[in-house]
Amino acid sequence: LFKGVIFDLDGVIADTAVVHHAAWKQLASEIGIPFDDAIGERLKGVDRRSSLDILLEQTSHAFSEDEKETLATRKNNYYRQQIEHLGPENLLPGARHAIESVRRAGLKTALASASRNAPLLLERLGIADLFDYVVDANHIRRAKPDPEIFLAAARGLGLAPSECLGVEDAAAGIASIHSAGMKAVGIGHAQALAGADLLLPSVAAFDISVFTT
Ligand code: B16
Ligand code: MG
Repeated sequence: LFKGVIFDLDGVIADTAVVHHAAWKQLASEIGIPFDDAIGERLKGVDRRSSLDILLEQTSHAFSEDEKETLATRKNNYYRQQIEHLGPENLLPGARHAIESVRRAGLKTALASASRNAPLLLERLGIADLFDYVVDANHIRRAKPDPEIFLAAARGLGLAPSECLGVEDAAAGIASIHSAGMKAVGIGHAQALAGADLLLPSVAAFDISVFTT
């Protein structure tokens, strides 16, 4: 039986997946690199530096490590400018209810986000107190699809991975959940999230009673 639910942040709880997408798109256009929705989908859930590497696959130009660092910082500045203005209205519909219903059902809740901006976002969205444990990219060494972040979240909750359910909007995140030995709920479209154990169109459709009865 499940005793905990581990939520992803961007694209599951917050409507920030589109903000990341726009920031990468802006950077790509400024440095003359093609960008389409398929590349945008591959960047979801992937940490900042690995996202940049995916973007740079589209060019034969060799960037130095310093230049890459500068580009990643530039993207982050675009992203930060946007999230400065976020508030509770930027929670995805049903997100607060989904997390609260998990807690009411007596399960623990954790957050597993690849974003170094996760602590700021939680504060802006007003939901920091809804999680028993938070793991963000500042606490781990290996990014999704590695299982490290979901394993750290389970450990933080004091639960075995098999007692936890992961909720993700990105292919890299579903892979991370499965490598951690957990069941995965995918939020979004079937093409991108074929591997999910259960697929839902949005977090509003998440019903914990399906997993506890
Ligand atoms: P940052 P999640 C991920 O967050 C995003 O999905 C991904 O697009 C982003 O590149 C990554 O965080 C790193 O974010 O640049 O803010 O550190 O979906 O795991 O909550
Ligand atoms: Mg996500």
